[in-house]
Amino acid sequence: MEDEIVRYGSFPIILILCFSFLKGATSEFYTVGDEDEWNSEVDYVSWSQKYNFSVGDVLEFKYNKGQHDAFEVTEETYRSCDTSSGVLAKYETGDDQVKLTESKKYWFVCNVSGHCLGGMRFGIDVKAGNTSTNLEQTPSAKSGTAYAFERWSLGLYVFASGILLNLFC
Ligand SMILES: [Cu+2]
Repeated sequence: MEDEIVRYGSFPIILILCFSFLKGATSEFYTVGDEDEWNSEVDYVSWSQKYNFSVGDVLEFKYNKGQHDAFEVTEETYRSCDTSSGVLAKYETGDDQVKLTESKKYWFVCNVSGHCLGGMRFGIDVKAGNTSTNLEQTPSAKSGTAYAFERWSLGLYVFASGILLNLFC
C-alpha cells in the first residue's frame, strides 16, 4: 500500500520530468518565409530574425521548381551574391528540407539571376541547442554527475512509460 502511494504520489513529477526529457529531443521545423515561402520581394533578413534556430532544426524552402533555388554559401558569397565561389550546398527541387546539423552560421541565397541582390538571402546563427545533443557531441566533457543524471532521467522515463502503459493499455 505504502509502495502504491509513493508510486502514484510522485506521478505528476515524473510526468513533468518525462515531458521535459521528450522536449529536449524535439527539433523545430521552419518554412522559410512562413506563408510567403521562398519568393522574390520578401524580406528574409526580417524573417530570419524572428526565430532562434538550434542544431537539429529543419529549414524547408518551398518554391516553384526552376523559378528559384536555394544555395548554402559562405558569408563572403552571401554578401557579394557572387556564386562563382563559396557554394557549400545546392538545393533545387522546389521543396528542399535542410537539416541544421552544426552549431555555426548558415548563409543562404537564391542563385537565380538578380534574386540574391533583390533580397532572397539570409543568414542564421544556429545554436548548440538541446542538452542531449550537447552530451552526445562532447562525451569527453561529460561529468560523472551529468552522466548519472542522464541515466537517472532515462530510468524515470522508462518508469513513467511503464505507468502510462498500465494506465492506458
Ligand atoms: Cu529566386
